[in-house]
Order: sequence, then C-alpha cells, then structure tokens
Amino acid sequence: CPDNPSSLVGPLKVDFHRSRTWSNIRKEVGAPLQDGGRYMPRDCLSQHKVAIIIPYRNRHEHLKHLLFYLHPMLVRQQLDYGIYVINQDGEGVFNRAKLMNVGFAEAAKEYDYECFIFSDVDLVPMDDRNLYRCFEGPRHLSVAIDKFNFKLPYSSYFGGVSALTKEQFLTINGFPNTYWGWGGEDDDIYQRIIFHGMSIFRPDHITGKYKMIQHQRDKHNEVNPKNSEKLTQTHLSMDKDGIKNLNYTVKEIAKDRLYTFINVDIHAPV
Ligand code: UD2
Ligand code: MN
Repeated sequence: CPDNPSSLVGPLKVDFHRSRTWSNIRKEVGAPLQDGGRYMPRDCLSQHKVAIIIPYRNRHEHLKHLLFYLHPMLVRQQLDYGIYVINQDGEGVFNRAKLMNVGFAEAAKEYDYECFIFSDVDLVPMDDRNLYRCFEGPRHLSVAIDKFNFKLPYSSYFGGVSALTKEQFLTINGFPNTYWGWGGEDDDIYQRIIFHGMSIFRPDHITGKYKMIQHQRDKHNEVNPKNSEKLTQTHLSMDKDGIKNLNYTVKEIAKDRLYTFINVDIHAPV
C-alpha cells in the first residue's frame, strides 16, 4: 500500500450524545472486518502490522463509541491491524500498565505484529491523519485532548494513546507492572523511554486532536499516592519490573466481530 493513504478525510465529526447498540455498530462498521476485530487491505499489501491494545474494565459505553469511530479510520489508513480489549478480571485494584503488558504479550502470540498502539478506551481521535502506526522512536499520539484545552498538560506528558514498535517496547522492558490504582504509570513509561536514550515523536496539535468521553473516577482505581513516590526510582526498577517478569493468568479469550476480548487475572491486591 502507498505510504500516504489516499482515502483519508482529515477532521472527523465525533459525537458521544447518541447511545449506540452493539448490533448497530457491527452493521455500520463491521463489514470489512474478520472476527477478533482484524482487518487487512485486500487491494494492496499493508506495510503496517499493528495491534491496538485497550486496557479495560466495565466501560461498555466508551468501548462502543471508540470502536465505532476507530475501525473506519484504521481501515482508511490501510493498516493490517487487530483490536485487543484487555479486561481486568475481578474487582481488585486496577492496573493499566500491567494490562497493556498483557496485551502486548497476547497479541504478539497471535500474529507477527510489529507495532503496538496503547489506547485509553475513552479517547477518540478527531482527525484520521493521526496515523496509528509506528515511527523511528516511541510516539505519543494524544497530544491535543479537549479535556486539556487541546494542549499538552505538561511537556513530558505521555498519557492516553501511544505507539511503540515491538523493538522499542522490548528495549524499555515494556511497562511497569507495579503501578496499582490511578496515576504515575504514564510518567514511568516516559522516563523509561528517555533513560534508554530514545526521544518522543508527536503529531502536530491539529492532527493530534482527541475527544475524551467524560467520566468519573472508577471504583477500584483510586489515586495511589505510592505511585508518584515510585517515580523517583524508575531508573533503578525499570530493568527488573516489566515485560521480562510479567505474570498473569488468562481466563478467557473471545472473538467478537469488532474486537478480541481477553479476560485476565493480573493478581491484583484486593
Ligand atoms: C489519565 C490518562 C491515562 C492514564 C491515567 C492514570 C489521559 C487522557 N489519560 O486518564 O492514560 O495515565 O490518567 O492511570 O490523561 N480503565 C477501565 N476501567 C476502569 C479504570 C480504568 O477501563 O475501571 C481504563 C480505560 O481504558 C481508561 C484508562 O484505564 O481510559 C485510564 O483510566 P481513566 O480514564 O479513569 O483515567 P484518566 O482519564 O484520568
Ligand atoms: Mn479517562
């Protein structure tokens, strides 16, 4: 496929006011997909094998909105891609970064993905020129979120949506497994990247616009004050705490038309 897909349209209309049904979404965007939320272009060979990893628990409405907008955009970007929803089993403390590690490991078992996009379930891109592919360095995609007045909240901000090649991900030993509850894990990932001598790529602030679905803080994902304290230790912990020592138990893998659902026990403290 060409380097610059010709079917991109630029700015997208994104609206969360209408509630959606799964069957409607499957009808509207499911046609070109194979089970598991898999797609590859038919008329050309895609240059990008991309796994989209979504850390998840109990956000059904958000997932519907995201998939409704994301699938058509990824098809237009002519990616060879699959969408993986990594569901934290049980009611224990949530752990976004560990779920993303699990998503990396499980997706890599299924297919020869070269690029991994890690995305919050509530962030919908507002411009399809924001390419969901990988670059020479780790890329932060959600640079202009409405919640932050379409600006970076701070210059080392790495939350939301990011893209790393398999090699970049393994170079930083993946993400930390030990950030339970809300906060800090995105800053830890940023530091891992910098400490390993890489720099961050970003789209411009027009292409990188996102709409965040408004929500309250979830139960069992309360701010954890220990997380910000851990950030001073990243350089010491990063090669011990990551994809190399990841452990978890897969409880179920289910293939929906729109996504692969992986329910996982990540041994959360209760
Ligand atoms: C910010 C960051 C996010 C992460 C988080 C701190 C933005 C836009 N995002 O998100 O990347 O660094 O702070 O941990 O700044 N989730 C569930 N179910 C739950 C809890 C979380 O599915 O019960 C997932 C979901 O994909 C969600 C993500 O975890 O989008 C982050 O949690 P959040 O949306 O509650 O946190 P938020 O918006 O402050
Ligand atoms: Mn959020």
